[in-house]
Amino acid sequence: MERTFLAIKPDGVQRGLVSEIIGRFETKGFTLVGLKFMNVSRELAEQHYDVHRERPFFGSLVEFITSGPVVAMVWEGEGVVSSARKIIGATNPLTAEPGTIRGDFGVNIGRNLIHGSDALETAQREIALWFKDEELVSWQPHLTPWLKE
Ligand code: IDP
Repeated sequence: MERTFLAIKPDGVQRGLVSEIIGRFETKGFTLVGLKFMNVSRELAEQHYDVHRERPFFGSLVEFITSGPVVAMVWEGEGVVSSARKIIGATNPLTAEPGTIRGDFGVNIGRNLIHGSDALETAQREIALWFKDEELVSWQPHLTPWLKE
């Protein structure tokens, strides 16, 4: 079953949006398989954002993601990688559609509340980077017959 990596960034935690954000994935019908509340080390932040290493905002991005606790999560479900990206909305909250997390709660690209893997391969890399195998819980929600025929 497809899995994606999501992280509520320090601004989402500080603004008290943890339950609101988690709720959007839970009520959509995806399955939570991993969750931890943690501080992010500089090493982890740099590895996570490695593709952006040459970008001008790399330094401030690493500073920001290490500035306070985050909620790191793995969610499972059919099409969860692309669906979660739609639920999250465009990178810049000012252009993100209303109804998306960034569109509803954000105004600045450097404070866009949540990270979501952008593709299946990225999701696999990020899950392995943030979680040990034993931190992930495989379980069968009783809700399944009410979500899928
Ligand atoms: P994504 O989070 O929507 O996948 P990416 O392009 O992968 O967006 O960028 C990673 C993160 O880097 C963004 O979520 C945002 O926090 C930050 N970022 C991207 N572009 C800019 C920028 O132009 N200025 C400042 N921060 C940026």
